[in-house]
Amino acid sequence: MTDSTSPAPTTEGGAAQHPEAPWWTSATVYQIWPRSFADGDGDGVGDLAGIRSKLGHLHDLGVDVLWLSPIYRSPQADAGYDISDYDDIDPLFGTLDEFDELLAEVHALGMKLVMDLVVNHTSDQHPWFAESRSSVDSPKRDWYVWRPRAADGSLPTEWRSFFSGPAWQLDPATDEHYLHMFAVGQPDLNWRNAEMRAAVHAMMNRWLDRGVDGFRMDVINFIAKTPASLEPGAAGFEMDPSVHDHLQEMHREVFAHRPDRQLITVGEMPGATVDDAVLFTDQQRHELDMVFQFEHVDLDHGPDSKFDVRPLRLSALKRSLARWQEGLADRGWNSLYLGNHDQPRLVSRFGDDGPYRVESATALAAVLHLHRGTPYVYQGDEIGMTNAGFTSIEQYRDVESLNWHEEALAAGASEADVLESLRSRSRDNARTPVQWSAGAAAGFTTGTPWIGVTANSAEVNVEADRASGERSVFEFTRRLIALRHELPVVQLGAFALLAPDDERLWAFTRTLGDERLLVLANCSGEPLDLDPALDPVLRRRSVPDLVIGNTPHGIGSLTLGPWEVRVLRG
Ligand code: ISL
Repeated sequence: MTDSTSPAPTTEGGAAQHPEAPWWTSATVYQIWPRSFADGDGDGVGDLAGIRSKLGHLHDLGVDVLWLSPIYRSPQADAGYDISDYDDIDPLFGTLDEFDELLAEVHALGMKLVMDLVVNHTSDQHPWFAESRSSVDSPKRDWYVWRPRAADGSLPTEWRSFFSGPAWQLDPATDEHYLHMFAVGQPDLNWRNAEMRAAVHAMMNRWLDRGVDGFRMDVINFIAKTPASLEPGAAGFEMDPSVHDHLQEMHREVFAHRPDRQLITVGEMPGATVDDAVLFTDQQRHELDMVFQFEHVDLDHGPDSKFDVRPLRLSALKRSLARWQEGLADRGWNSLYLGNHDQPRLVSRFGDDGPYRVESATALAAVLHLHRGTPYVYQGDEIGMTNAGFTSIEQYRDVESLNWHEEALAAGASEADVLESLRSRSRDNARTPVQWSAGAAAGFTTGTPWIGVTANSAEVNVEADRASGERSVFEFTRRLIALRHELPVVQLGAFALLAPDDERLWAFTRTLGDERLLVLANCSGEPLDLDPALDPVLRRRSVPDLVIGNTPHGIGSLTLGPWEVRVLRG
């Protein structure tokens, strides 16, 4: 389907798509994390009314798909990733009627809307779990993962929760343990149970009948655990191959009924390898359209904890992404992201959120959007929002950060060290309110925001960015999204990494038939001299054709300015 050697597509009227390529090969997705996007009712929490008020911003940006992080009913133990009713909207965010209005407006603007599907676990407040925990004989007992209490007091396995502490919780009602890979309030569903799976399929079908355009599937590779990894003493999760059966069954029960709809599925998969991803995203296998892999966001921490911060080598980052480009070149498809609601802000992590904030935000955007795959823009990244800069634990809200702070202090770490790690790695870095204006609460709410606004909102905000002409990150991102719509070589061109060992230059080519793009990004705050031996385009006498760049001068020179990106044709 995405074979780069297939006949070159035709360009008509500025937009082009390979006749056999799926629609999402030319699409860009925008992620909304509703709590912090925009608040319509002044209670300090983002909501559907807020999203509706900002659809013009998203339409102007030109994104094709909006993905909403969970808005379902939830006790909010993990900011909505703990769902107590899959069929209703949490009152914090609005009502089903408002959702229908939002969906209609999104469609009227020519965009699609994708929901988050969180079915590795539910909330412990979900009626399914209430029934399951009520008795060992409950008809829903087997919908979750229960293990008897051992006489010697040992836990069923050694698994640790992602949010600190053991992954097992003793439930007093029946004196048995339930598994929770995440918070205590997020019990894992048992995907070996066919009735439970059918209930999930039915729920998905109801949302598709309502008109939504697909799902982003939360930790979907975690749904199948090997029997061995659930034996006493087992150290941690291992993916069971039955995950492929579950996804194929889901396809049959849900997606195959709708051949006429343009849907999209993306599976979030911590730990998935390139080989796994080929299987998950090969269109012939009918599993998923693409996966979120984690290899490139796991390069800058130690093996045991994301809070064990290590320096990142550019060569490691670009080689990692290049391996995925190569691995999914013939079968399958990549999703492209450098940030989301679980990761630090990309400009603070991979760029320079000081003097070169705009240059590094745009350079990194160009590099990301010009890889082969479907790019994901996380809210606020289109204006180069930075990390939160919190300095006290009272400012944090995320369960992962709060639990880890407590656990690390109990293990003897100093408050200063823990705060330093949180400053760089807490998920709250990406969860501060979107900065719409220089006004109070950054224009996010008329009330008191549920989490502090990042201190730079007077300078970094949508109004200021969009008024800043050639320095607008928004405008640059808009042009990148448009390029993907217009240029088949951006959609489908073969990828080749240049200068893989260079620790400052990120360079690659994309080639499709006679079309060829050379992407050159200086990922440093110092000028960088280009070696003409790098690429024939640099050896030509004539000034090359600039497709897009983030500095107004120097196209023909062999020096890139600090964080300069240049995309040349030829
Ligand atoms: O952020 C992480 C830990 O630092 C990741 O391991 C994260 O937990 C993992 O990416 C799974 O994330 C998804 O499922 C979680 C939820 O908290 C995240 O927000 C969601 O994206 C549990 O539902």
